[in-house]
This record gives sequence, C-alpha cells and structure tokens, in this order.
Amino acid sequence: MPFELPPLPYADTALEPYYSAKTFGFHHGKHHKAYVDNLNKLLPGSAYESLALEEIIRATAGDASKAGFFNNAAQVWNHTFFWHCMTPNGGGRPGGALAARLDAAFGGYEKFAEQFKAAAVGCFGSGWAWLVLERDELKVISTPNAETPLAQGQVALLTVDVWEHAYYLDYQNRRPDFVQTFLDHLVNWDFVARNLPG
Ligand code: MN3
Repeated sequence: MPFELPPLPYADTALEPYYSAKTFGFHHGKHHKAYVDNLNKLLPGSAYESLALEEIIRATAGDASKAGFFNNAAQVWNHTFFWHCMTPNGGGRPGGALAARLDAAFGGYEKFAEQFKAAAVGCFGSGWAWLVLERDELKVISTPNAETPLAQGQVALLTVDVWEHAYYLDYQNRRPDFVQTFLDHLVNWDFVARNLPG
C-alpha cells in the first residue's frame, strides 16, 4: 500500500500572516510530497514494503546503507507531525497540566521558550527543534537533517522545522524571527498536551 500525502489539518491560508499559503504550497505540496513519492519508489520489493511508517523509521535508523528509506520515511513523519504542531490563534503560554509540566522541567514558560529558541536557532544547517519526553523527563533537543526523536526512544511532543525551505519565503534568512513567531502565534498546545502519554 503506497503512502499518501496527508492533507494539512487546516486551510493553507489559515496561518496567515505568520505562515503563508505560498510557503505551504511549496513546503507541503512539493517538499513533503517529494518525501512521500520517494519513499513509495523505494518500497516495492524491499523488506519494508508492508511496514507502518513508524516501523520503517525504527528499522532503518542508524543504518547508513538504508539512509534512503530512513531519510524519506522520517521526513514524511516529521512533516506530518509539524503541521499538527501549528494552529490558527496558537502560541503563547499554554494552560493547565502542560504549564505545570513546563514549570517543573524548565522553571517556567519563558525558560522553556528560551531553550527551544536556542535549539532551533543553533541547529547548524538543516534540522528540527523538539520538545520531547525521555522516560519521564521533558527535554528540548535539536536533530539534524531527517533525524527524529521517534528513532531515539523519545516521545515527540512539539517540533519546529528549521530547514530553510520551512521559512525562507516568509522570513528569508531570519530564522530567529520565524522561531519567535512560531512560539508566539502558531504552537498548537492542545496537540502537544495530547502527545503526553497517560
Ligand atoms: Mn520541511
């Protein structure tokens, strides 16, 4: 069964002016689609043909000879996850149990935001910044290229894509402005809360 490009969870204009329909046209319509198409070209006749996306990622992680499978499968997963991390009227301080978890782990929302922004801005070249759960601990990490917490025994809670293709049309070279806008106006905290186990 070939994989399909999942639709965006909102209209492509829903996050304007912070994330434009033009960027979605390329980022979802071209980049994300290319990862799906490339994976579908690799799978027939391979050992991974009947596996779920998450299983392909875990089965090929860390194996350089399977980099084509891993990179495309992980990028399909990472992008689908990223779209859900954003919502119209999102961002700012979360409420409820999540706020308490961020307070306990980072010493408050501001400290969390500072760490998340530093990880995103400091990620050299292409990659992702994440809020993850590792065992029972909340952590901010960054991963290069297609690397994903899924392959590292961590539960992904939130991510921002900091490949240039994620922000160049709207923010040009100003990655810090994109990440600040993501935190202030786009984060879907309800989605993040739903990713917390139990
Ligand atoms: Mn991307």
